[in-house]
Amino acid sequence: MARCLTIGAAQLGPIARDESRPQVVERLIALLHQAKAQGCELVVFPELALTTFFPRWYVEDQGDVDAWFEREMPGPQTRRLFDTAAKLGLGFSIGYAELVEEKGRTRRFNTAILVDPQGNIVGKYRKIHLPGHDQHEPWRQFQHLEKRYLETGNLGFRTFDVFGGRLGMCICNDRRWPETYRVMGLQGVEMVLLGYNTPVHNPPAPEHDALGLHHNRLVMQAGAYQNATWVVGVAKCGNEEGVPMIAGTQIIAPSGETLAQAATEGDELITYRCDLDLGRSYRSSVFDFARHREPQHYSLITATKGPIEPEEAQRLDERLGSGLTPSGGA
Ligand code: CDT
Repeated sequence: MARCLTIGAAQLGPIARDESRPQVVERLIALLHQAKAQGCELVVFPELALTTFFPRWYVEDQGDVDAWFEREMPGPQTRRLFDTAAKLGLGFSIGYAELVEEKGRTRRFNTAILVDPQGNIVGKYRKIHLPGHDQHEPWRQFQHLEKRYLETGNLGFRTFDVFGGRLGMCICNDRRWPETYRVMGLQGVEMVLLGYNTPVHNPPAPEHDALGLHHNRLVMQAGAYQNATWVVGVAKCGNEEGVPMIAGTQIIAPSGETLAQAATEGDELITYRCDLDLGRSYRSSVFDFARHREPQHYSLITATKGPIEPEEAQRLDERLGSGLTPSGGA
């Protein structure tokens, strides 16, 4: 019998800077009701889905920055979302800025949680690949200060056995890195939930601007196929505070095919009944990792952060890899 999970990918249009949490929560709840009417079991909301994408501004006062963060989840302003989802019997995942006291200090993460149909948080992920810069760069039309306001996530790429399958999460820029999917693929992930806020314009490389939707689809489809997993990519999009952001919300099968996609740049729900067993044939053939991977040749992936010279790579491989022919032996 097929293991099917009906997913609602709940794309959001822009959230204004002065839009309050209760106003945003009302929009999320409207999408939950649509999802229920369309037979969904799990609704996926985007990255930083409770506020505007605040890293676009340089703000000196940390108190002003912290106003964009949640200190508890659910908190007084988000409890209605949890209560409504539980009343409807819907699970959901959502991204938000998390402020937490941990290891004796205040820490800030770009976080996503997975909530079961009873309203319990059953999974948490903190964004690992933080793009952008940490200093004010006034030459840009807008900032991308994730590296200033947020810390690198410290929970790893975990998977969660929930909703009858094995689910994982990642956030926005993570989707561009093959390691993200592979670390979860090695744990047998069957569906990756991911939200994003991607400006159309990339100030350091404006020549990429016309390719934003292409790159979005390319990386998510590749991640899905190469790891035999569903990928649910959900945008916050449209013109947010004068900054256009790509849409492109889509549900991708383990074949790498996009099977449902958004048509607008606003609040929009797309749904698909996902057979979680669709990845099996890939996992047992072309991507049977245990049979076909050759990790002794992949040492460089964890041995170095940035590129190194080929000679140094050869030396590292000889030191770290097993059974490699020394450089002189060719
Ligand atoms: N939110 C986020 O991570 N956005 C980045 C913009 C990077 S600029 C290329 C993204 O990867 O979409």
